[in-house]
Amino acid sequence: NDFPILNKTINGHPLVYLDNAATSQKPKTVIDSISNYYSQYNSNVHRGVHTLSQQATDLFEKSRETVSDFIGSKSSSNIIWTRNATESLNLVARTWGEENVSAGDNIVLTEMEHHSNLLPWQKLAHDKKAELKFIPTLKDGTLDLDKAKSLITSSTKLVSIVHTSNSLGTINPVKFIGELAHQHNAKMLIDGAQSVPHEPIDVIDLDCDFLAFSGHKMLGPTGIGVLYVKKEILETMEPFFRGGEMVLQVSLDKASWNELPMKFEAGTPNIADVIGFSAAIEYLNAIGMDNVQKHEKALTNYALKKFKQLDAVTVFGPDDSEKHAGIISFYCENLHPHDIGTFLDSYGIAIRTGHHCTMPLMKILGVPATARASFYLYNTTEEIDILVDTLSEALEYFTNAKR
Ligand code: C6P
Repeated sequence: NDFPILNKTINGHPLVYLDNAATSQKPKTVIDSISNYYSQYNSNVHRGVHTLSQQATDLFEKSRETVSDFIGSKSSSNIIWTRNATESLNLVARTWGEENVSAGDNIVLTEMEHHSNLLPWQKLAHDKKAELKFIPTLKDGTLDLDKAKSLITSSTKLVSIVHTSNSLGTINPVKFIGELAHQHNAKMLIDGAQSVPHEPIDVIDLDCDFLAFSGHKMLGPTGIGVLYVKKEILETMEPFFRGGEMVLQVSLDKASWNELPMKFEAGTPNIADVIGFSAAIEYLNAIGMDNVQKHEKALTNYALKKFKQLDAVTVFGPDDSEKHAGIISFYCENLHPHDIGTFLDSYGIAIRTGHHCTMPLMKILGVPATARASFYLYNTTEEIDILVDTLSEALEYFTNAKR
C-alpha cells in the first residue's frame, strides 16, 4: 500500500511487477518528497544567501550524508552525484582511467559485465593501447576464480566487476577479488547497480576503491546515481566536467578546483531527485537492509524450486540462493523470450526480455535473449505462483499453436 502503482490493474489483471532489475517502483514518501521540494524549497544550492537556497542546500547535503552512511563511507565528501551508474562508470574511465592507464597495462573485467561496465573500458583500452582481460563464467553461472588469480597480475591497473549480475543473478565474491587486485597494487571498482539496492553494503569492509550505483533501482527517482571513491584517490583525480560550481578561482587563462566532492559536480545538480533518493534510503533503512535481503532470499529459493517444475525451461545462474540474488533469468526451448514477455503482459505480469545490455554473455549462454523476472521487497510468493502458473499456460499455448 505504500506503492501507489502496485494497486493498478494492467490488461484487466492486478499488476505483478517483476521487472525490478530494470527499475524499481517508488513509495509515496519518495513521490511526496519531490513534490514537497518543488512546492516548499525550490531554489538553487550552494549559491544563495537567501533562506530558500540555504534550506535546499541543507536538504541536498543531508541527502549526501544519508547515502554515505547507507554504504558505510567514512565521509560524505567521498560521494559524487551522477545521473546513474553508467555515468559513474564513465566518470572513472574518463578521469582516473585517462590518468593512470598506459600502454601495456591491463584492466580485468568479467564476461558478465553490463555494457556500462564494458564500453568505457573498451574505449580507454583502445586509446591507451592497454589490454582488457575477462574472468570467464563457469557452467553454473559463477566466476572462474582460479582463472581470476592468474589474470590479475602486476600489469593490472584496475579490476572492475559487477557485484550482482543483472542477467544471471549471480552474486560475485567482490571482496575476495578486491583482495587479489590489491595484492597486485591494482584498484578495485564494484558495479553495485544490482547489489546496493538488495543487501547491506559496507565500502570499508569491501575495501573497494570505487563503487557505482543508481537511485532508480532502489526506490528512488530516475536521473540520480552515485559514485563512491576512496578519498586518497579522489584527491588525485582531475574533474570530469568543467563549469560552474566546481571551481575555486577562475581567471581568463586558468582555473583551480573547488573542494571535494564539488570539484566533480559542475553545473546545477539534480536537487529534487537527490532529495527523493534520500527519502528512498530512509524507507529502506526503516525496513532494514538485512530484512530486505532475507525476504528476497526466501523469494529466490521459492522461485528456483518452482521453476524446476517446468521441464522446458532453463534457468541460468547458480542453484544456491547464497550465490543467486532475486533475478531469475530463463529460456524456454524453441520459444522467443519476447513471446513469453508479451503473453505474461496480457495477464498483468511485467518481466523483462532481451539481452539485458549483456550481449557478450548471451553469446556465451548460447541464447539470443532471456526472459527475466526480478524481485524486490514488495514482491510475494503468491506473485511467483502467478508467474509460474501463467508461464506454464504460455508454454502450453505456444506448443499447441505450433502443432
Ligand atoms: N541494468 C537492467 O534491466 P543505469 O542504466 O545507468 O541506471 O544502470 C546501468 C547498469 C549497470 N550495471 C548493471 C549490473 C546494471 O544492471 C545496469 C542496469 C538494467 O538490467 C537496465 S539495462
